[in-house]
Amino acid sequence: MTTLTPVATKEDRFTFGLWTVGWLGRDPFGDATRAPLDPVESVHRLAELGAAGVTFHDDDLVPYGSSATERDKIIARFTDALSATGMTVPMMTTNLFTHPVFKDGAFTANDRDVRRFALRKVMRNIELAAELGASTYVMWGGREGAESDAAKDLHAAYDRFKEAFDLLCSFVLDRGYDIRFALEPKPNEPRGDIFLPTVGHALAFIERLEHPELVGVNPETGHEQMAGLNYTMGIAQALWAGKLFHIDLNGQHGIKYDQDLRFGTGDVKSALFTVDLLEGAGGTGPVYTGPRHFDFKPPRTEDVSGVWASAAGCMRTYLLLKERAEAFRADPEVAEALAAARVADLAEPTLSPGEGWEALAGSDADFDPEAAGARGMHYERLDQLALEHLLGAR
Ligand SMILES: [Mn+2]
Repeated sequence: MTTLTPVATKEDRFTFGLWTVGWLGRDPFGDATRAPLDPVESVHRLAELGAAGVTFHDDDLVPYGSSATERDKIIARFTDALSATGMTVPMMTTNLFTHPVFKDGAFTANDRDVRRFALRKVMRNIELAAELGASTYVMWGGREGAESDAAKDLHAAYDRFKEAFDLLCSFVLDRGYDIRFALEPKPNEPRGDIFLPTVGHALAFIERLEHPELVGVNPETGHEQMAGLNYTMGIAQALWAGKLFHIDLNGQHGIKYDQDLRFGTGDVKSALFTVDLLEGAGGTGPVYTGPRHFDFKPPRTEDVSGVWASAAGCMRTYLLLKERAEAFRADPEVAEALAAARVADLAEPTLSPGEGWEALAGSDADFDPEAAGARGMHYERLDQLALEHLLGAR
């Protein structure tokens, strides 16, 4: 067994949203339990813990309503902290949900003046993203939805959503920015129901845009699990489609409110296979090359020391799971169990080279469906081996 002493370094490309460690602990039933954190302090503390960068919504750094002079001063102080620590900003995003103006959504608000204001707010922050070198711009449409079906012309809502993305893509292209968009699906909360609720909905929507090549997805662990879905299968489809532009790792206990727990909390076995997939699944698939971004909320029970313990825990758990996945893949008994389960056989094309439907139709006269139906797949032994590696028992 390997020594379990992983320490995060910049090479691991761990990143955190300023809003994660900076969450004050305010929830629908209770006030803030922590004092505001200075983004400059967050940059320094996260760098000390081994993170490579930070991400933020426009209003996380520059409070909404700041004057141009205040904005410039805040950004200058922040970029000083980045240079002092070597931290980067690989992703930025827009707050289109806190201010009451966005109570009915941003790009799909019924009020046209609100939609136009939202687009201007995004474009202004994309200019800053380009300045700070961010290559991914996340779009989480948390307010794009409704509580009642009568409230929305659903066809028009999809038209307006597409119109917004088409406009923002043309903005990025015209300006020559090296920026791609990543749509973040979520089924509900804060709206009763949200448009583009899952990875699959988002991938299908992207193909209807004018510039699908500029738009991918940013799947969050908890958001898919809130819909009862298998997160690892979802991000695998995004990777397969060349659309995993960014990722939000966190923890969630099944179908309930968005818990945003520390990575690895909740379904830890699913987290093992998420890490295994991102790291290339033992060489059977592509390695995800983007930042390993955590979007979690240190629970409001914690003081500031608990905030940093929670952030460090996200990174350490990722590295431990990476070790566990590597140990699983390197175990000769696992190799034997994978072979018994014929896992590698799925990579063999169903048709032989040059074979078409006519040849297939007249083939395999001796195939015995009864015998094939009686074959065991031996997945239980394989899954138990994965569990034992996860538990550190092997
Ligand atoms: Mn969430």
